Amino acid sequence: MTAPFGRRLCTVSESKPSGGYRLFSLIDEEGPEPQPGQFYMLATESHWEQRDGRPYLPRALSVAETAPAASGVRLDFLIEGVGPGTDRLCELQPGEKVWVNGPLGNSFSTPKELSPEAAGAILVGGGIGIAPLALLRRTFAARNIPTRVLLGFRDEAHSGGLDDLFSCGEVRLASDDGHTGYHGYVTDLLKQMLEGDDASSAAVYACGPPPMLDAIGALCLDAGVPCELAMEAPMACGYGACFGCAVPKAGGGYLRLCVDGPVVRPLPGGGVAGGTAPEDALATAGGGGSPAATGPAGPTPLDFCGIELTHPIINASGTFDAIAAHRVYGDELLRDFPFSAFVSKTITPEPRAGNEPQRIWETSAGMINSIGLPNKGLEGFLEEDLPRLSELSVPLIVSVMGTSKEEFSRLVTGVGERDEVAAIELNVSCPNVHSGLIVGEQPSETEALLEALRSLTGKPLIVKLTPNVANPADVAIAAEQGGADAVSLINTLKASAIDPATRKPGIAAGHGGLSGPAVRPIAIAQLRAVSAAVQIPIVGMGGVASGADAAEMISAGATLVAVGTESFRDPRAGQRVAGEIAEALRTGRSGERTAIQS
Ligand code: RRO
Repeated sequence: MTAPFGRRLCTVSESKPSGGYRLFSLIDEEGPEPQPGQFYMLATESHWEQRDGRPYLPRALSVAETAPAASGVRLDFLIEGVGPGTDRLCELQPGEKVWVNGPLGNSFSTPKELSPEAAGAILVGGGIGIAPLALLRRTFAARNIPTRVLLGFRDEAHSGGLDDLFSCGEVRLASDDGHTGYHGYVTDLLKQMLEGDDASSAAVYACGPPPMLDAIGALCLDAGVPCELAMEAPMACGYGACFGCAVPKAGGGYLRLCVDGPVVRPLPGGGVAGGTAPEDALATAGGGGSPAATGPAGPTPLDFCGIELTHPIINASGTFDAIAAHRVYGDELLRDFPFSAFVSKTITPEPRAGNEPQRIWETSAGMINSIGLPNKGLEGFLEEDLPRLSELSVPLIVSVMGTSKEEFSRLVTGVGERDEVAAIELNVSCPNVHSGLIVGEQPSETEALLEALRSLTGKPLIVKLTPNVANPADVAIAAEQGGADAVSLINTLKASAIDPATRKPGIAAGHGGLSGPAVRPIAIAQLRAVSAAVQIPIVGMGGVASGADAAEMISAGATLVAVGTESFRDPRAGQRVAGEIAEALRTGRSGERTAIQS
């Protein structure tokens, strides 16, 4: 069962304290019943971007319980206020509306699915991590699967959900401070149980803080007991678009917890294995293509470098993964494809695992990313991804990045000879291995690169400009002189943030790229400068969240507008922006984020 494509408003039916936590319920009139382990991305309709522009991104919450409601289903969430997003969700009152995207992610297996010998289940929860185990226990009870529950809490302030979610059936408790149950770790209780006679036929299911999950994974591997862990990782989107929620995969590399988890299996030697959802083809069986993207097409199609587009809104590279989104949302994604062309995540000649986590960091009205180009490499892309992406109903633009002219040449030749590809975007925000200089920061390097690539393909070449230069127009002029057909701007702005808990940079790489509404005025300034300097068409991007924002970009010189980070918050953002843009251009109104006088 896939999730409805996009986010929807649900109404809060109840919100109450539950020990040191809060429990709130939403009425979801459109979504399917969630499975245990699945999660939702949540953001309140009002007062989300509050003081300091935060919370900006939606928050991922596991569903704790669900029940049929008069219309739709009731969804219960257990929550602890630990920052601006969770604090705001803790304030919810009945009647308030919440943006909901989900159910997302995979779900727990049954003991038999984990191991043919496993008869019963041991559920182990720690702190707020007890939440998904409530629904799991009820599901197992309904199937007559014998289940034992072990729950651990740090102290009384970090406990809750017991009376509300685990009121029936036996539960063994542990607490680090001894305020309730066994005085010690819940993993001690699990160890005793696994050493007992009857545990060999059990499967273990756990959710809680990372050290607890590490300990449980190790205990189960030692005991030869099958085990599933519901993990947490910082995520911006929840549907495979942002690549923020990387966790180390057994055998190397990373998996995306939102689409390959959140339920994973620990493996010997370290790392985890993700869910087994098949990576299906985009088209439905017998399909072969999909209906044209609906979007509020203008009366006449738009021409961009000879490519016919139904509206001016495309995606920014690296902010939407059509293959992952199809796994999550099914064919509804294809019917309502939000963009008039699809731009792939940047590919490199060889496969890359990407940067170690933490990869993303929320900032005031935006976020910093340092994802580090995880991709399958040119061959992997051509063999595995291109056939699927070619089934989209919109033209495909492939983004490429190399560290030398030779690497770029390989990419442009390999991608350029494929009929499925309409255009190539050159991501020049990378150092040239020979000069050590960032190609896109140097007009001469950019021009030389274009001159080397121009003869290799007849396909339009779009140069993605970096904003991290004093005069982006100089680089745009160089790109045009070298033979570029278009430029796109802006890529993200070099930025960093300090984690108040560690006093160190919040993302592992130390710095990354800032995106979101915070950067839009900078994008507008650079767009104006570039459009005054070149004749070739421009794709404008940087913090576009509404039709008014897109209209502003067009007024500043853009032919097309790309939606990036806003798609993390709203998977249908492209379609919404395309719908709003004509009205915004007609009325001249630019929404709430406009001049002080309005
Ligand atoms: O993968 C990334 O970290 C990344 C790339 Br290639 C890019 O061009 N822009 C960005 O913000 N992140």
